[in-house]
Formats: sequence, structure tokens, C-alpha cells
Amino acid sequence: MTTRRLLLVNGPNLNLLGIREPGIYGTETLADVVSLVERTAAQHGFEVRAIQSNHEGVLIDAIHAAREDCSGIVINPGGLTHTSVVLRDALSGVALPVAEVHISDVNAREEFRHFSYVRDVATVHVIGEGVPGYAIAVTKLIDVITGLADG
Ligand code: CA2
Repeated sequence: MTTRRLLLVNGPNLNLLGIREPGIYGTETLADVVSLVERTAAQHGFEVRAIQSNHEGVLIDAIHAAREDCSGIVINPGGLTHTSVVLRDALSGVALPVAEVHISDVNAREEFRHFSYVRDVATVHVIGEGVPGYAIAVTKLIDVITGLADG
């Protein structure tokens, strides 16, 4: 039977959401993001374990632990998107379906944000939709998990 729990991962600096750079990332806080993801998942009968860390190893340990009791991962890796082979290896290692979320349109920003180490280990991508993009990602990921979509 499918475990009806998602892991929500937010990477470095996303604890600053709503506090700094509202012109790029909006005014909603990380707590708002977690609440949105929990409410969206609950509509489909899923619960959420949420983690934000500024430390790569903490994120990797949480991803490994998800193997035991989660059926999918929603992740905004923050700047690690563009730098981290080890984060990518952790995601591919646990072999759970992954949704990659970016609040801003990374493809319309600096060149160094155009490449993502996570892109091809994720089955769902939601980019540049602001904080509501997390809800879109949850719904699409649950469709993949429950077999409504191929991913
Ligand atoms: O658009 C996104 O969601 C990003 O993943 C956010 C990362 C950035 O490095 C990626 O290129 C795109 C940055 C997260 C930092 O978030 C902040 C929020 C408010 C104030 C300062 C940073």
C-alpha cells in the first residue's frame, strides 16, 4: 500500500522567504509555504514532513530517511540546485518520485541559475509560479504517486 506522506525539503536561505528580497520571492514566508503544502496534500489524503536547512548534510539525511516512510519528495533546493552533485545523488539514491520547485523563473535570471543538477532526477518541475507553485507541484506529484500521471 502507498505511504500517504510527502517530504517537503527547502534548501539554504529559504528560511528568509518573505523577509528579504520580496521583489524576487514575494512576501509569503516559509511557514506559509509549509501550510500551503500541508493543506494541498491533505486534500488528497496525504500528510507532510517538512524540513528546511542551510546545511547540505542535514538535507541529505532527511532525504535518506524519507525512503522509510514517504512516497514522494517536493524539493526547492535553493542555490544547491546549481551546485550540488551530492544532493542529486541522494535524490536519485532513494528512488522516490521527486518534484522540483523554484519560486522564481530561474531560466529568466542569471546564466548560472539555468543549470539544475536536480532536473533529470525529478519527474515534476514547477518553475517561476511563485509560492503557489508548491501547491501545483504537490498535486502533480500525488498524481504520479497514485498512478494518475506518468511523470
Ligand atoms: O527561485 C527559487 O525558488 C530558487 O530556488 C531560490 C534560490 C535560488 O538560489 C535559486 O536560483 C532559485 C534562493 C533561495 C534564497 O531565498 C531567499 C529568499 C528571500 C531572501 C533571500 C533569499
